[in-house]
Amino acid sequence: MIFRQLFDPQSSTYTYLLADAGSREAVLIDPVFEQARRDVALIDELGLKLAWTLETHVHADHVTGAWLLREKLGSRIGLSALSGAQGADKYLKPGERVPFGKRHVEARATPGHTSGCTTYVLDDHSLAFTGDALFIRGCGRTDFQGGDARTLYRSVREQIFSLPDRCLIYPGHDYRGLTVTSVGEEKLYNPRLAESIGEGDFVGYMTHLGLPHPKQMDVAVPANLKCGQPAKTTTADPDWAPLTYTFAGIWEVQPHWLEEHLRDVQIIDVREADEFNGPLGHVPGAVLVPLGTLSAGVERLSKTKPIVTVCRSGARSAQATVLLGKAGFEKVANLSGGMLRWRAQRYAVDGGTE
Ligand SMILES: N[C@@H](CCC(=O)N[C@@H](CS)C(=O)NCC(=O)O)C(=O)O
Ligand SMILES: [Fe+2]
Repeated sequence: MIFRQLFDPQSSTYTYLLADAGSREAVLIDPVFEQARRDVALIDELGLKLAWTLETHVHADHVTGAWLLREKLGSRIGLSALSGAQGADKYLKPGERVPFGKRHVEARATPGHTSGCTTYVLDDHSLAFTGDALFIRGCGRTDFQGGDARTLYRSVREQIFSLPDRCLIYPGHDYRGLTVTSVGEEKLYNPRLAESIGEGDFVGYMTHLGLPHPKQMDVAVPANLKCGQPAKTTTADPDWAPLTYTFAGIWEVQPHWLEEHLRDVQIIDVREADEFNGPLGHVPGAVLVPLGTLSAGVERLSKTKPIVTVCRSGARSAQATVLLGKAGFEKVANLSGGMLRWRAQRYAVDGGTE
């Protein structure tokens, strides 16, 4: 099993990637629209095939990445039949299994935060993804989207606390930086839902939370009722070159593209002068701006002509793309693999030795 916990800091949402190590088939639980590019990069870098995106519920605080990931990767969208959402590929019924390779998750109905809330439980009951039904020492609010405190209490008791104590719980959000808990731990220490707490106490607690509605609610709910399909299709990906995006958050361009477009871009070599003039040589037309002087030297660069940054291996030049991005340059990419790959693939250089 391959397992990754991902975080969206804007909405404090967790996204979970699960994959069968043999077949490389994966599912992604609760992707976030703005993080789709990150998720695609990770899936590519790990050599996975995204079979499903699964929603724990119709979110009120962020737009799902489900539709966008289906567009980019051909994944299918699954969520509860009670969610009320349009445009999914599978409407899950309680107990239904979603397979990925030799593994599967079981969809358990855990309404109460919303009426279509689902907890996904891994086949061996070692992990459960509870969405907003159960948080670490807390739970989702019950004051909108068909929420109901009594229903939530019963969902947690019957569908989640019935799992083995060792079962790890991964929630849909955490607002304090906590990452994981277990069934046994929450039965003992959850201040709202611990086994010692009665249904009436819980309902009283939830009725007086007095939380403001999520800031994104008016945008998020209508979009999520269409599985995250935006009103108009805008792909913000840069189109000045066939760029790839890495999980590290860097746009990269390949040597063969740069070789054919040497005159169309500003090539900024961020190594030191002795390297620029050393045995590896430099890309024809490259301008030397050592990384340490880049911030001071941005005035000299054009904001309209795209920039490709270069260094020995591609590490310092990746850092340079970040600095240039912060300085307001929009068309910036790193030369993948730096001068080492450029030389290994036998492209032309100025200076240097054979
Ligand atoms: N301040 C956040 C609030 C998010 C919020 O209300 N989250 C829901 C889950 S969708 C919740 O149950 N929160 C419980 C809590 O904050 O205690 C926002 O505006 O997005
Ligand atoms: Fe929620």
